[in-house]
Amino acid sequence: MTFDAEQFKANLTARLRRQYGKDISQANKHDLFDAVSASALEIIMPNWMETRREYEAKPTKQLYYLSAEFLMGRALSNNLINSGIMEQVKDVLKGMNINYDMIEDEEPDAGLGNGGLGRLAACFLDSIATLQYPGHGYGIRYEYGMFEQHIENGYQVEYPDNWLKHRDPWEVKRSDLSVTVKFGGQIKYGKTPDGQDRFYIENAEEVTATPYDMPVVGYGCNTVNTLRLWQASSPNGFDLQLFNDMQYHRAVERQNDAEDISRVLYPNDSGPSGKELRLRQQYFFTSASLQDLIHHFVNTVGTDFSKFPQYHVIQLNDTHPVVAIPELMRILMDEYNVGWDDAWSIVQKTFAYTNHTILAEALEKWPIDIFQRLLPRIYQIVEEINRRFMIELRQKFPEDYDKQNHMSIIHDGKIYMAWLAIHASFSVNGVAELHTKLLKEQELKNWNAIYPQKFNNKTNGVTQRRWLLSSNPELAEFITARIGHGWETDLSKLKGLEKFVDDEKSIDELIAIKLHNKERLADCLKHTQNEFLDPESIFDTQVKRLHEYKRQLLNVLHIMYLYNRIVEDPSYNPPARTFIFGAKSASGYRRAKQIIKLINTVAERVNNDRRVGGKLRVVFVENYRVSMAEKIIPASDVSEQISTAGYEASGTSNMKFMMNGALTLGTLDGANIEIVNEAGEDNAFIFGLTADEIIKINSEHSYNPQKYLDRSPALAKVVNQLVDGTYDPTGQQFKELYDSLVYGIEGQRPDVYYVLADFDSYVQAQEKVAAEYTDRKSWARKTLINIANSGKFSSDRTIEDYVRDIWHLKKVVVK
Ligand code: 26Q
Repeated sequence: MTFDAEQFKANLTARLRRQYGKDISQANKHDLFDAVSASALEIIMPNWMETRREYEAKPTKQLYYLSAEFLMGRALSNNLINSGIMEQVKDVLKGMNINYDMIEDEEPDAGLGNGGLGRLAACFLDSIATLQYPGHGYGIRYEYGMFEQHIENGYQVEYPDNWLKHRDPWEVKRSDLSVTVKFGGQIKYGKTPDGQDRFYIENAEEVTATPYDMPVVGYGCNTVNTLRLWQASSPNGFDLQLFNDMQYHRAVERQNDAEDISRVLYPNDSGPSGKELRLRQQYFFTSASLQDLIHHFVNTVGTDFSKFPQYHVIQLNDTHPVVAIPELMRILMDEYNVGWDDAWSIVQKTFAYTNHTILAEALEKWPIDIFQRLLPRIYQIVEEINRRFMIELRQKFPEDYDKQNHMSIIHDGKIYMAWLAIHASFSVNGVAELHTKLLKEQELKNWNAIYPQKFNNKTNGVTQRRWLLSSNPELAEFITARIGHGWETDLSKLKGLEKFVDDEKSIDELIAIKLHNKERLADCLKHTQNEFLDPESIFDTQVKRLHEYKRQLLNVLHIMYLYNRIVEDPSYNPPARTFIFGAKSASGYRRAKQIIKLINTVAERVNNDRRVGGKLRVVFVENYRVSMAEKIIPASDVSEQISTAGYEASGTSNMKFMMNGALTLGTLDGANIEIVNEAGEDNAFIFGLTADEIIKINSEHSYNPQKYLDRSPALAKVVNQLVDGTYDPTGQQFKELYDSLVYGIEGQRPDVYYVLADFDSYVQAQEKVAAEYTDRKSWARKTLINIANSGKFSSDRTIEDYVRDIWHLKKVVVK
């Protein structure tokens, strides 16, 4: 991109003057963030327009990534780096006496996602644009994203994430492209105004969907793709009649009801699914997106819909957008008069589905009554899809009624969205090798038996532009100094670093870089939460959503164990460790919230006990989010990936840690397996039961956690300390955690996630960590081997896999 410093400066000052009535000397940090972003968008805009023109001039197949979540984080640094103008912008600002780092921190995260699934969508968009593929994201412009977490008295308290409080300089509202989405009403059959006999809906509730576009800037190329997020509003505004009757509250009610659809992101664990508003969200954004791309198709290609699959592939990010399948059937049949068989054949060539969950019981199902009331015509179409499917199933398995019932898209009063997705899509993929294997052999065995050609693996990846180049500039420079540029768009090049594993100077430099990153994090946490971290200590980090299967509890039980040892034996002298946690719990997930309280309680105790003498510190980082991850991950020595084997579909932070030279301490779960395959067993710390072992114990119902308590007094002691008054004088605070481990409550088996079974093995792995860290050079050598072998985990590789096996896109080079 061409950068004209004078022009940029002129744009910046004009923006400050027009938007805020200020000149540079009067502008505060926020004003500057806004003006710098707007001026940067000004530079990016010609390429954005040219990319769109290019796609329109020569229609080719385009990918549409439908996702209820896009966890984009901050845009400014990313867009400046990807468009290649970071250094120039910094220079201009320096000339004006403005510190770039200060204004970078002014940007709120676009936290429109819960965790891994949402961040994966964001990494994919970055890779698609960088690889110059025509692909776009479609989602919801939540007014409130992931809640803001405060810790009050050790407890998580949620506050609304008002990320749009100031206008977002990166979004462009496209009112001209608004569409209408219809809910409820009655199904009618008859002549439409154009004289065709068709189904239509009467008395539907109409909601306006308005797109807001965000640029997705490719790195080192001119491609700028689009993330299109839909906002809901009422087409009729508020009710003037009621307003004039001075019934102000009721007058705006209709408007509020419509706007509620895009009001707030749902948490990933809001108990049993089946909330009507959630279904409204799903249909809202999928219907708007399909209408949008069909308008585009009709305008550029015409109404020969048999060509539709030549120009579109739609990737469904989990079951959240699966209602798009019957919606495309509806639009084709009811609005363009396509017959059922043709419509179905188009659908089957268009959709591909990604599964992110291992557990069948966690798959989304909708109660028929809610679904039918809200989407009567869509329900009718799902019934017809299922009726035809059941005929096939009865032919295949004439006597097997259990199988027929289980695989029916509608049964037990519910619609099984994953079943609909698998039946209608031409591709079904898991997100790591183990995950895909377990889907094929266990949870989706019946489906794999009838549709084996649909199942495939696409191991996740992350973008090295955000997770290395941008967040760890010193390591990026270290890499470039040794292997040159090129790794930014081809991460397999990192392999070239292996030459340096025995180079003393490289190893020393690597140690210095890690130390510097640790100092930066320490500095940040001193300012934000008055925590003191010792950069000389091991930074051992577990950052991810709080879930029982991710076993933050195992981590904290081990800390309690270490604390006991230190207190009991003053001669015990392990290397100093800092345990860092970051985790949000779903607001209604009681047990997860207790674990947060436990971490904070243990932290308070350990950090204030003089006997510990710097050997141990525990830090809970408040409000963990993308921009925090960018500071924590480069500063970490140990990457805690300790889920119960078989439960974590892939994990993606494990990949970010690896790229940044942290050693994995983990179970053989998800992508950890592939990480150790690449890095070598000697360069990671693997412990615990394997997925096969867990499946076997589960099926034999042979797990007896008491055995582990009897066998290990040290373990029995820490488990007891949950209730014996050590950490909570009443003994009640952590009783539920204790009971769930020892007795099993609420109809559950004790210790569902095998915390006690894996404890000893985890302690041993941690001892190995401590022992190996004492030899800093040997440790650093291992981190370099990890970095050198992390190439596989670039989302560029993942996207090339999707393109080759599923999407079949051609690169479009933008001039
Ligand atoms: C469902 C119904 C109602 C409300 C919310 C939800 C909901 C929302 C988000 C359910 C699940 C999610 C998010 C799931 C998720 O992040 N899964 C993770 O996906 C990553 C990317 O593939 C994997 O690396 C992780 O292993 C997986 O846990």
